[in-house]
Amino acid sequence: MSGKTAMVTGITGQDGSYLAELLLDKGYEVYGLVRRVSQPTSGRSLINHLLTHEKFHLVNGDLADQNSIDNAVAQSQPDEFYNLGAMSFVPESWRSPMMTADITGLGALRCLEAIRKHAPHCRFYQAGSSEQYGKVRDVPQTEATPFHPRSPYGCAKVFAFEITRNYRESYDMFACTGILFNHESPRRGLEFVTRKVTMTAARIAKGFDECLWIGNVDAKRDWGFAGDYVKAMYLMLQQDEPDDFVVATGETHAVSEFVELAFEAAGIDDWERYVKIDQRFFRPAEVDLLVGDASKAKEQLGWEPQVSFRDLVTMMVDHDLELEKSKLG
Ligand code: NAP
Ligand code: G4F
Repeated sequence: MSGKTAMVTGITGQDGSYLAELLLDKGYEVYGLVRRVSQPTSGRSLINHLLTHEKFHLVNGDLADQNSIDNAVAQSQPDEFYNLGAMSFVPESWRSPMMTADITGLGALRCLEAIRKHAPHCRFYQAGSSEQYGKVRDVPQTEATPFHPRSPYGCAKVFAFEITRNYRESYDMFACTGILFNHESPRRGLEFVTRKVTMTAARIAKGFDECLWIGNVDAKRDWGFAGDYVKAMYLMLQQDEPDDFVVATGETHAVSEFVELAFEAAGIDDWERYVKIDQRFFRPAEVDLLVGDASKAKEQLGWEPQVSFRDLVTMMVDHDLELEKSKLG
């Protein structure tokens, strides 16, 4: 057992919940940073099962507020800090660009400052994104591919990446960014395209919905399983030297392929009959093609994805079919 302490921002999200499980399994004391809400029992469903674990603790804090992060770090004295908190939904970043820059961009700087001042020994992981590549300059994308973000979200993640590298070089901090490509699971938020599709396919199969309203089905993404990707985050902080790594499957698929497979998994043959294009889901600037080359992660971290694209889609559809079935009584 490790005897180490970790702090995780974004603990209530998809990745935070998987990472907390991984770290608790390894014997870590885990402190999750949560925003104060008036009804704490709702909206934390992904970590409810961890609340009674003796090594799991919640601490109030907000990535917009330096004091709260300072206090959380000073009090818990983590050995490792995983900054997974963000405004993570790309379309929202055009509606709320300032808030996105503040939370997703400056939030990383606030974490680094808290560590520099209160726990300089602490290792730092920043949740970077393939959205940093945006209008891609190389195919596939590697750690050497230049950034060209296409959304305020992507711009905020580029700032977070650069400030993490700068603190590593300026203050000799053990600070890394994982440039993670899209990763999904049954815990994925409902507004992201994969979960929206698997949930709607399940609802159509059970007779609760009639069609799927969707945007650009030609966009291509490199989709992996979130449970695999949190292992790469952990491995990055166990290395001798801090570094940045691409984490991806190396395969790309169009949104339309995801839809086809999801409907097939839900037992619906003529999927095109149920899909309707809605201009409201198109973006002011699209990221057309993402596919990552994770060779460096494979060689240096010994990391490889375990779940295939087909198995990922099936896992999500099976989960959503069960959920919808339980509503039938
Ligand atoms: P997610 O499910 O949307 O979770 C986001 C988390 O951030 C939630 O716990 C949320 O807390 C928290 N948060 C939002 N605003 C905050 C604030 N002001 N202060 C503190 N916490 C705040 O995201 P995810 O899919 O797990 O992704 C984790 C991280 O990886 C994010 O930084 C995301 O941008 C990045 N990323 C994700 C992917 C992917 O494909 N999933 C790929 C690359 C990078 P509340 O519950 O209070 O809202
Ligand atoms: O599922 P998405 O919303 O994910 P997106 O924009 O790729 O961002 C996710 O992955 C990033 C890593 O690359 C993360 F950094 C980020 O935090 C987030 O987790 O959209 C995927 C694609 C886009 O091209 C979008 O235009 O699906 C297309 N799409 C088509 N119809 C749709 C829809 N996306 C959404 N959300 N909803 C639709 O109806």
